[in-house]
Amino acid sequence: MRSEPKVLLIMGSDSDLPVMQEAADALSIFNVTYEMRISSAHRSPSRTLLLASEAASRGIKVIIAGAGMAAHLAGVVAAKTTLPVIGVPMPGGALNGMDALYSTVQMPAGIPVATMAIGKAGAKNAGLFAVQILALADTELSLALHEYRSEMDKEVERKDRELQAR
Ligand code: RP5
Repeated sequence: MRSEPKVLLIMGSDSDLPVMQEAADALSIFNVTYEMRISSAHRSPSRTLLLASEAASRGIKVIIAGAGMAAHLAGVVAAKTTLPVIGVPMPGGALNGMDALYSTVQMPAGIPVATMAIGKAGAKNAGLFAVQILALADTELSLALHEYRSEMDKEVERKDRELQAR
């Protein structure tokens, strides 16, 4: 989805894509336009800084940054923009995502990163959280979010009915 993206999804490596796709899929449910980029805080620092610093002037409203291991990406991006930055710690590595979680969540005071859970659940929630931010200024999106929650509620009810019928 490349036309006038509202959300910028950045990941540190193409190996993060299977997880970050969850965030993209969540945005797609609500027809929120996004752009997906691979850019690393370590391996391509100049590109990362440029992406972050130009995002607001390109019309981006929210940035989702996913990275693994010593995951500085979300913090580095947040340092170069005042747009809300949502961080997603990647699973895997020797510490199975705990390294990325701490690296992403433990931002020093002054530069916030809204850190989600490790892995696919976190990526999906990052997408939904971005939608919630955009919905503050978009009534249609807000109604769609209420409908989404209501469907989830019905789904749980349905599963419980099935369980009771066993
Ligand atoms: C991080 O290092 C990336 O975000 C990725 O999660 C991790 C490993 O990268 P690869 O070696 O798989 O490219 O910068």
